[in-house]
Amino acid sequence: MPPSSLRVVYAFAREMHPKTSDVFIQYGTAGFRTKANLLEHVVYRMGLLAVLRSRVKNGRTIGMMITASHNLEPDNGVKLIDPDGEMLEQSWEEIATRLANVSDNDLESTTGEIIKEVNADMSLKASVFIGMDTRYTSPRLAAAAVHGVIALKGTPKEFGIVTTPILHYCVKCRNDNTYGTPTEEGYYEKIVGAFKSIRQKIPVAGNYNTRLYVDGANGVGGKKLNIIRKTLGDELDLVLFNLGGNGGKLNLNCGADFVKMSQKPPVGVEHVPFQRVASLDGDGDRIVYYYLDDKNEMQLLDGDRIATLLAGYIAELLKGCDVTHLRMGLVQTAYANGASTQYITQDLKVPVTCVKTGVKHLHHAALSYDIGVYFEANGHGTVVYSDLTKSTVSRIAQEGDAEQRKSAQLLLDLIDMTNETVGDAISDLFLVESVLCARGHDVTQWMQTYRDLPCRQLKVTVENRNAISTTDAERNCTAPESLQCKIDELVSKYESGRSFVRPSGTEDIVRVYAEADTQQNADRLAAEVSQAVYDLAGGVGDRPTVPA
Ligand code: NG1
Ligand code: ZN
Repeated sequence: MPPSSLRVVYAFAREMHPKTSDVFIQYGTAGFRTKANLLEHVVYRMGLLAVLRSRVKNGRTIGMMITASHNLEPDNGVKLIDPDGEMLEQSWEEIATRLANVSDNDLESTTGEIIKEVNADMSLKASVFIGMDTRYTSPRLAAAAVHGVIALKGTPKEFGIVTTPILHYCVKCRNDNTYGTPTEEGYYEKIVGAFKSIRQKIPVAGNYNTRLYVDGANGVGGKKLNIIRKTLGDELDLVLFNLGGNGGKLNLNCGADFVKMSQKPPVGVEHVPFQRVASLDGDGDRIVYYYLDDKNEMQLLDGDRIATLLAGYIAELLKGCDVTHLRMGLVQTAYANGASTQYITQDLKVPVTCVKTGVKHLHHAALSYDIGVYFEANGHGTVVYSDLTKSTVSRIAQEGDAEQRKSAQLLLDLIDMTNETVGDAISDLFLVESVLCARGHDVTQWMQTYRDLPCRQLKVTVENRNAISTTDAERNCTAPESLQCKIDELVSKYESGRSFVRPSGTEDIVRVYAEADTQQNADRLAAEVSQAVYDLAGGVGDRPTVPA
């Protein structure tokens, strides 16, 4: 492509997707995310970048997902997906940020500079898969993405409304056809097919009950489960709520993030005591479980709990296979409940790695194990299996003795049921249901494995959230200078106390996490640390108050 043809990059920008705001925007934890009306030019430019990325990757397919996940309806976002279905390589985040922020007048020259810098061969073909969530602003942004791709002579393929993990899956399959068929139907066939296959091997037993309530967060995940529901036999009886009808608003007082953060059940679900409920987020990449007990109190089974359930069962199957040379590890962030970490290391005897918030960090760390289980406490996670694991288990499924073959075949079904590219609420739901069924467990038995330390998360608004720096997987604060000392002092007053702060990568706030021996103490500690952040890091608005 001769440089002169970059003129069309400017033409599209000027005529269709002009930059109308000077607010600086940054590629954060999960791409660009802000009010939808500030994003059109950003998404157009990411269409350009996706084409360059595809060319740098020798024409392999790149994904673009339009979503703001668990954020409320007025927000939206865009993130790029690399050829293996993973998050965009980190070194490109800075390039993405630069391209998003230049003026329209400088867009053509900056694009030219980036082409040189990343050494993109503009004569190569480029392919970009585009998906979006259910927000009313998404189609317009998806159109901007298409224009960006076309402007640099790439080939866009639109998937319409899909969950974020379905798009990751399709990108992976398009670049590696051994993984599956790169369509929504291909995804259902693989994941749901594996679930049906495992359920033929493990009949319903014990206290397991096939009825599962689902809170769809009024987003795309519930809609897709509604399609799946019709293809299920008596393996699973899905009862779906918050599917987006009846005036229900996306993520508003419902969905995985609401349930986890507020520690309250969502609106819109007809609760029955001890009935297990799965709560998804708006784009279907997070899931938490909960139930209401006989006192109508909510008992939460979060990402940590799902990780331990899966790791425990996989370990059992590996043992059944008589495999000892495969290393399994679990990856968490600082938000993981301290009780879960203790249970994993001491009871399950599985090593734990703690990394910075953001799935890309967890995913990366998980790849260093033969079987890497990773979950954020908020319910975002999956399992990754090395090639060695897959070939070993396949061999045992063929050649092992009867017992070994049985375990290996179950494990092969679990592997097929897993969307290894990224955390996936639908895939995780089927994994959890498979394990609970295999164990014959109801929710209370699942809950009994360990007892969570009471915790609380709060948000503090400050002038500049980047004034907060952290180290040691975000568990220690290095700036502002006196803040960590103050946190240590506050923590030391509480039994089993732990607290840390970090700037959010998806919202303009500082997050505060605290845990302690009682809920009251966790709430107090979180509030006191919030005050310290407010005082030492330039809080704006009302100073946080400490509960009496
Ligand atoms: P930020 O806003 O950076 O804390 C949140 C979640 C992450 C991750 C991203 C992407 C928490 C505390 N943070 O990031 O875990 O899921 O959103 O969606 O839950
Ligand atoms: Zn999400």
